[in-house]
Amino acid sequence: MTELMLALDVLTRAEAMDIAEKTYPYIDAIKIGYPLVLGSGLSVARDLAEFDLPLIADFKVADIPNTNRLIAEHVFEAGFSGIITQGFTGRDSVSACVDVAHNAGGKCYVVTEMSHPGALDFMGEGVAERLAELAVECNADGIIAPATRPERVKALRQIIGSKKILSPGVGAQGGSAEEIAPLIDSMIVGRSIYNSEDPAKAAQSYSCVRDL
Ligand code: U5P
Repeated sequence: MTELMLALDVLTRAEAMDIAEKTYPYIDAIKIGYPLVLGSGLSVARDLAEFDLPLIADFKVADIPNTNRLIAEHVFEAGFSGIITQGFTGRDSVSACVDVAHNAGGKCYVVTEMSHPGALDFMGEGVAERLAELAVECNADGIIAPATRPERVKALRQIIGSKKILSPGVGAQGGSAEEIAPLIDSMIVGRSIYNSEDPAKAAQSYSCVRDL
């Protein structure tokens, strides 16, 4: 089964609660990051807890181990169940996030190759494979890999085995839900749901990925 994760990149608490209220029956998790947290404060995590779904903090943490640890501690104290970290900062920085996550009973996911075109300037073939290996070595729970490049997701799957693949890039970035769903564990969709005239209907249509 492929889960559907809503990327809730709206800018205010009111909008976030409105979209979550409309879509929660069709989604399996919510991901928020800088747009919403900088717009509404970290406490929005407590409000979203009302929907009783896993809540992932997409801060793409990318600092020295001590700073990563401090950031991750804030995240889990705020009520998140998972955190996304960059991997290029190296094994000690990634391990800091994984350790805090696991001590809190949460999950940590490592970015390998991003979904936008410019990701290939630095993060393409070769580097992404090394980042996936690092995710395995650091005992992370999974990776972020691009729905815009299914062939790359297949290659990264060979490295991470049964660890989770969370995959953004469907819809607004041009990726195909039908093509990527069988290759991944969780499909991340943002604008194609929250900018839709009918977010509930859009979420429902993407939720069919569970059966693909
Ligand atoms: N995201 C990507 N690509 C990555 C990593 C993360 O798009 O490689 C995030 C974006 O920051 C956004 C969501 O929160 O996934 C995709 O949103 P959308 O393009 O579906 O609106």
